[in-house]
Amino acid sequence: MRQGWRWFGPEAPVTLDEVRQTGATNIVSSLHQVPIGRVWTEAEVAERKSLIETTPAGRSPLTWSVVESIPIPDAVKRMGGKARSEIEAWIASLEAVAACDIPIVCYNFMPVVDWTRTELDYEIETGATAMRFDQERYAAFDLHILQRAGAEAEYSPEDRARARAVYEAMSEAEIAEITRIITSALPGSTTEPMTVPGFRDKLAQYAGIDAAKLRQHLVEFLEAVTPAAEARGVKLTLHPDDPPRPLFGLPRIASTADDYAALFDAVPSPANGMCYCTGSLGVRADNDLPAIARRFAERIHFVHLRATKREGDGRSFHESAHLEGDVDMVAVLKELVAEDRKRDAASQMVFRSDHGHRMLDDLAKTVTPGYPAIGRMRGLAELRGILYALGVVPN
Ligand code: DNO
Ligand code: MN
Repeated sequence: MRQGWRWFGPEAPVTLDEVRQTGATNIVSSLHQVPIGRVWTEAEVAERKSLIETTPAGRSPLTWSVVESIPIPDAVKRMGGKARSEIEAWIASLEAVAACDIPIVCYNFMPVVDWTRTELDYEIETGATAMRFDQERYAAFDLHILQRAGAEAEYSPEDRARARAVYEAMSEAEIAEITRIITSALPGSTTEPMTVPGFRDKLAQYAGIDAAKLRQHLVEFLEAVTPAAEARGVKLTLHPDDPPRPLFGLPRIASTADDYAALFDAVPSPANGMCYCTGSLGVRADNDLPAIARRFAERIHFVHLRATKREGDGRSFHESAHLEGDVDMVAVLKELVAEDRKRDAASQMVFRSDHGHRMLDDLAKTVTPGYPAIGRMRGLAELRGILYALGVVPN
């Protein structure tokens, strides 16, 4: 297992020198400054790689081994407009990444909104803060702020009543805050920030695209890109939907084991891989995380480890400490390690502690939401402990 760390680039609050101190060895990054859809040039990727991999004297080296993500424009997910040329552009970016010997690329296929939360700084009992998804606040936004066409019919009368009560209790500032959180595209998102009317327009463009259609579009995308990835020895890894269920009436198709099985059956190329994210998949009580790891072991190249704790009827959740959520992290790591033991060093999985609580000094600092240094390092340290206990010295 290779210890990864998501680094948001030269402007990020956490620097490469700080990453080194956490013990992580592998960088997960993207050209976050490039607008979605614009081709990455080899020179740009090489420049960023040299920034990451040029090691000050006496310091431990870092390797850029995962691109998370090359964003996929909405036109591709809809297979409308300029989809074909957008796919060509995506392949060109992939070629630039491959030319710089970065072996793993992460992507997701969530329409319009990437990962979604309703609160970024939810105070938990330790005094640290966590990200949270509250179903009632989400419904209040959907029904009363976004006022999405057709939304009413998708909620039960009880849910509608609760959403109305939550909305009516919100202050102007809270309304502005939840709107900002949902529309602003959280860090690392592969979607653009939106206004509320812009959001409605994007939703309208998805009229008639159900789960079967969206899956077909992903299969078409994979059929187009996997030959280039396979030829260059790059593994493409699909990040699961977060949360793993439809939002805003939009289909989501990377939420369950059956979803992934359908994609692997349709596009068997070994380049068609999985980013196994316990935090995303683990929100659903019907996802058996160790079983998913076992079933798709050979397809897993990149791993996000974090935990969530379901609240109430299970539709709301917050991000718990890495070992204290609903997922059995030891059982998960046992499965991943069993697979990793079969691999040579160069093809070992890269894992990162995905998200972390905002705690200690980070409470007073500017942090990237979800990605503060100390909370992530706490997670990484705990995960490393499990690995040692399993007899694995992580790279
Ligand atoms: C969620 C996180 C996200 C993820 C993006 C990818 O589980 O890992 O930050 O990286 O959704 O687009
Ligand atoms: Mn993740």
